[in-house]
Amino acid sequence: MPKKVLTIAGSDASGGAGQLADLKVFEEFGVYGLVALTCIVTMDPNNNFTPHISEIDTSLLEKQCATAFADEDLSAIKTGMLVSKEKINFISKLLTEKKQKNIVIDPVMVCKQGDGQFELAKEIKEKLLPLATITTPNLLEAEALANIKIQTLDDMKQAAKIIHKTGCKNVVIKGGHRLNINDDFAYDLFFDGNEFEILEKTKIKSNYNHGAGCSFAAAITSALALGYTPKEATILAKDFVHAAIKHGFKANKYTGHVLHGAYNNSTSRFVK
Ligand code: PXL
Repeated sequence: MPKKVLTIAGSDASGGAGQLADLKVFEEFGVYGLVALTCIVTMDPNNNFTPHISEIDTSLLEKQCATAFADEDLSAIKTGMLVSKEKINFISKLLTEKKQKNIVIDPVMVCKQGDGQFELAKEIKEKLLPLATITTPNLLEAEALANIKIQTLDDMKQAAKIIHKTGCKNVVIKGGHRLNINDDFAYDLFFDGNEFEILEKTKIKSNYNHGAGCSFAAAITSALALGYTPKEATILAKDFVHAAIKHGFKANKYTGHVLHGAYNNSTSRFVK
């Protein structure tokens, strides 16, 4: 039987991020994906692809989760865009009640072209991070969670320490393209409460990276479900997402997406 993995996330109608990224990544890892949707994000081509979030009623999110949790053996759970405090509270109660293992909290508060949802930082910190096996903030989200500015690797370490104090077991800060300390390398940081591991990869000079953050966290979730340790899962996920960014492509005149299946050469599978 395959390992089953649930993502509680938003849908990105452009196909690159959110639950679409998660499911594509789950397939690549050979784990069986389920989705509970929190919202649908649409982008307006008549207004420079400005995103708009349409929220799904919390009562409908509850029904989706009840369906998914009829499977009592979910190997891992990932959360993404959660939209409201009400939904965060519900998910916190649910994960506690179900004694769920392997919880990855991707504390999504920014979507590339849109405004941030930083008002959710307090709720995420108090209600979700204490339950997390790993949390995976990007640089801006880590700044909001730790309440400090991050400009150097030392700042990143400091933020990881502050975030770890919430009770989450491991912190991965996705420095990615936003951390501008070196033109040639992209840095992410893994912290387990004792040791720091800086993950360094050559920076790919491309803007076709929509979906990278979600895919990174989804790859970690999949690897945890398969039995990798948090550190092993993070190192593998970094390689996986590096390949996805390297093979990023222009989706339309506004944006370019990562290619989720690049690590496994997905586009060459059924060539006619
Ligand atoms: O990349 C963050 C993100 C997460 N979830 C959804 C999104 C986005 C960004 O567009 O649309 C649903």
